[in-house]
Amino acid sequence: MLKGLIFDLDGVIADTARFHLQAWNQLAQRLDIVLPPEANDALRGRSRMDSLNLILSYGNKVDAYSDEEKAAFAQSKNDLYLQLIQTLTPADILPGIAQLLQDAKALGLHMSIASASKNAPTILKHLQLDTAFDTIVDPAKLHRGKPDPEIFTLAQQALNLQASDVISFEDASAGVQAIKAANQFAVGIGDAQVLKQADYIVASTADLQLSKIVAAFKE
Ligand code: B16
Ligand code: MG
Repeated sequence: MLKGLIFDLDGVIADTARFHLQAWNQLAQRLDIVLPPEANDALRGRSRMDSLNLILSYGNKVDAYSDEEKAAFAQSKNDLYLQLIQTLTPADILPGIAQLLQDAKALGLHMSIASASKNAPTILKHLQLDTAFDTIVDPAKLHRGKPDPEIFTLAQQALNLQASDVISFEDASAGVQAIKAANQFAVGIGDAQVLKQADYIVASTADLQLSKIVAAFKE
């Protein structure tokens, strides 16, 4: 029986994926690495260090730098990212999300954030959504990033629910893979080809309607 909803943040609650991409692009340019078009999806949902290693792999430079240098690269990307997210306001909540959260509250559903981002609490504050969720998984406690199911399983456990009680929302293929590996119902938001493993797919958050999603979940 449906009792809870679990949300990814970047690309689902707000379009911060563009800020991540902008900050990574700036670092890639500094390192003379050209990001291929597939980086746009591949970087979504990956932890900061996994993202850095993926970028270095595009330039065949994974082994070119020490751990200290890599930590400094990740730090400088995050410094720029932090500047970019300062501009966020409640107007940046993606279309359809405020209504979805309101409808879920009215149904008494419990809600959690399963974001790989260490900046999630800051972003939620800027969006004035910091009290909208029952729990936020702390990504610092994760052993493995998406596509591993750990973050979605932890979110479900924090709500005291079973996998069959929840619907999880993702914009990244790594995230949809993680939800399915956690045996949860996956709503994919974005390109149907990229997110084909999801149980229910919409092109944009504006197309999310809780009644339709619940009907698909019950099928
Ligand atoms: P940070 P999500 C993910 O958030 C982003 O999609 C991904 O691009 C980013 O690298 C990751 O968070 C880590 O973020 O550097 O802010 O800790 O999509 O899981 O909400
Ligand atoms: Mg995301």
